[in-house]
Amino acid sequence: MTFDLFADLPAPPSREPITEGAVLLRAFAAGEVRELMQAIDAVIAQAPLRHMQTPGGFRMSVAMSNCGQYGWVTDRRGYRYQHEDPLSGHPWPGMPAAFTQLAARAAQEAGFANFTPDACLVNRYEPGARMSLHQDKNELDMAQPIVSVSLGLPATFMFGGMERSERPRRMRLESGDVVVWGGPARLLFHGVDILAEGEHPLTGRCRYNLTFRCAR
Ligand code: MD3
Ligand code: FE
Repeated sequence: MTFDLFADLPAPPSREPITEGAVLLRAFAAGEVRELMQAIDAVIAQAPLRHMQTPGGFRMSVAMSNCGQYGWVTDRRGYRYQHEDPLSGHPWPGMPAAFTQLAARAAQEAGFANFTPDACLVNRYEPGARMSLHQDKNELDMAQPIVSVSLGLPATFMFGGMERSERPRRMRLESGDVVVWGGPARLLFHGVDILAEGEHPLTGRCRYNLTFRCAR
């Protein structure tokens, strides 16, 4: 009988190139998950998570909210960024300082100086939820990267090429992982596979993803 003394040690932070323009900062936010979850709770107390409708009339399985100057929304009229939460008619909650700082540090680490996002989309996946392959192209300046932070249950992230038909690669994203997508990777098709059942000590039966964007 041997004891695995390392079984419960967290993975150390590491930097892995994914494809040209994209870098995975493994465990970059691992020490901040509890604090980030508290900030998410404050945001969604003001702007509740909701299942938005696609322009085609489907209910998204991912529940969403936003903070920052602009929020990403979808309904029968289309996809867009807007200054107000359509549920309340009020501006989205401000971006917590911990979010802004984390996003800027991650972007810096990936070679993007002075990243100042004006939008943060909060995605919540429960087991069974998924996001089908899409491009993020509602932002004005494609020279600005997108920073993505994963929290809670692990997910299989998929990313393909510049055409939807290209067979996607799969990658496991865990709590605290941060990915920066810029340059030639900025418009790649990507999505998230069906979330598996599980329980996470800090998020419960959920995965959260924060995506930081420059909308305008
Ligand atoms: C690759 N969210 O909200 S984040 C989204 O995990 C979205 O919730 C996923 O895709 C999630 O739009 C994936 C990773 C991500 C974000 C933006 C990208 C990957 C990207 C933009 C270009 C290429
Ligand atoms: Fe996306």
